[in-house]
Amino acid sequence: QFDRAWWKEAVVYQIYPRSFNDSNGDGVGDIPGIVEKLDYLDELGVDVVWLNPVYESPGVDNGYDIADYRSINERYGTMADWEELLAGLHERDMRLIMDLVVNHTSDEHEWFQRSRSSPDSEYRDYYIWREGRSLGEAGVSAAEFDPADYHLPEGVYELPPNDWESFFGGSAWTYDEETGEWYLHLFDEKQPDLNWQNEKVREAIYEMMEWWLQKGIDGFRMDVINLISKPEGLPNGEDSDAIVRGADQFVNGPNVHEYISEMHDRVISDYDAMTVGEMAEVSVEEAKKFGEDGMSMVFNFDHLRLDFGPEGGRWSKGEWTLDELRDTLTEWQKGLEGDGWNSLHFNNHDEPRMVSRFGNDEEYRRESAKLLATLLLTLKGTPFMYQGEEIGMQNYPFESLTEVRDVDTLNNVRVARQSGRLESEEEVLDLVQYRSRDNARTPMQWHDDEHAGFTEGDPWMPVNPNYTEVNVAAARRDERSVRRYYRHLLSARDEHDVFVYGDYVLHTTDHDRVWAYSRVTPDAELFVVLNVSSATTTYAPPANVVGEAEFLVGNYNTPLGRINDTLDLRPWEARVYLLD
Ligand code: TEU
Repeated sequence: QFDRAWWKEAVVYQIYPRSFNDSNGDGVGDIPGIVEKLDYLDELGVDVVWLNPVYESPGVDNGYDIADYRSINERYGTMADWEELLAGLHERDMRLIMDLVVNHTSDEHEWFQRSRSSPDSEYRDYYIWREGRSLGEAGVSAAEFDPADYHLPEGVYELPPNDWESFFGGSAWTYDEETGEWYLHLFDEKQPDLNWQNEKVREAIYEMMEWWLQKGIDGFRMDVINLISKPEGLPNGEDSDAIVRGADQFVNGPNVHEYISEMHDRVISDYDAMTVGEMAEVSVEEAKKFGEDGMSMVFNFDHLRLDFGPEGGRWSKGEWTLDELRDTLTEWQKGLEGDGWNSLHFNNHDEPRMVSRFGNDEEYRRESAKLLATLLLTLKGTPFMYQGEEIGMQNYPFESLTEVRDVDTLNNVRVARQSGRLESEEEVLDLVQYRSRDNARTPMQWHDDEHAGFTEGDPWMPVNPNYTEVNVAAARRDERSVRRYYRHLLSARDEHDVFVYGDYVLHTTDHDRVWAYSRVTPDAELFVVLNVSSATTTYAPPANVVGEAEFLVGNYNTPLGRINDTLDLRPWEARVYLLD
């Protein structure tokens, strides 16, 4: 009676290869290191691995700057190693989706090397090149103009073609001395944007996707895929509140749906493949349209923006509230009901660790990690776990910027300092500790030996000092570990269709601490109640769930065979009941 699909029933586990497991002692995680942990993943009970980029890359953005789409970066291993990983996953009835990064390439990609060599190159139009603007054309006075803002060579006085900004801070354009033109890069200057208007670019990408699908992968996570269409004329940004200047122009651009549906018609539809489009600033309505284009689901970030500060943007710090979190996620749960499909995620390689951001990683680290796991695994949609969340890994206690590796953090801090937005070192460190993507990129913590068993060498990123207590080996010995809770919930999910296909029914619309909801199918109801606070509280559930019920999972071990008409909930208490 359900519109079944394997990718609706699956739980995905995201592996950031650089930080997962190092097999050869060079301090960097690698593919053979992942192969060593296939039984660990199988035992955990996840179904699909999403592997962050492992392609040939100079590593400016840890692999999101691809120099060759069809070869493996030797730091991660060989194509034979990758084949072994795929076979190892398939042997265990697990699947593999790869990261598709086609909004941009590395500037060291052969296409860009040819493109930049001459305005007459046949590859010139693979990227987005434009003449700069004179100060007059840009309406900027000589007094306002600082060439240092644009790293201009001696004697060049002009401005970029428009006012768009990079997500990594500064202008989204870089002047190229070789041909005296500027090229567009929405991320780092070593990540030039591809020109998707050029049919040859689209053809080359579709061929490359086909090549990987022919190898037997089970789908793609598509990096910033709603940025690939830029409007004619590349007009200046008009929305001063946009996440970065110009985003109102290049997010969900004019041809984006044409390109996504062409991609699915030409390639994906020939396979039983899962696609998840990573989309900054996407609305529920837009997400539905991408579903009609063939995309299985999208990553949206509305709930991961709630703690932005008053100055706006990621490089600011604000407070999220339960009301906002509940209302934002409820909007997506109801919005895609029966028309589209949600992805669910609170962690990834770009975001701070959820237990530090949405939980309480001091007095209630385990309880709040388990509550967040309950939210992830009982809302409607495909859950995406991120490596280490299953043991409640938390943010890294940065003591200095010298410990930071992330280009996004380093560039944005430099630009914020230049603009005077960040004055004191404490302010910088406070923001880095809270926001830096490196919080999610510290090595996976396997046991309490040196470097948490991640490497025999010197780790590329420092290991969180809490690895002596927070690690997989300790979790195995601990009846009440976060990992055991995930395994419990994952096997309950496998057993009961209501976890996957039940409609979401919200019970609490304004409770200041409790978030309670049901998931309902014609023959079962899941009742979930969460105390999203560090205080005890009481909650009166709706009358129709009071009475006999099977207690499925909870993070305080007091199995309760019934739902009382008043529930006394301890700090961060989560309970899941099944009503037949
Ligand atoms: O991230 C896209 C993106 O929107 C992020 O830059 C986001 O703005 C920020 O990282 C925090 O949410 C994707 C990849 O996930 C990221 O790792 C890459 O750096 C980026 O694209 C460029 O490829």
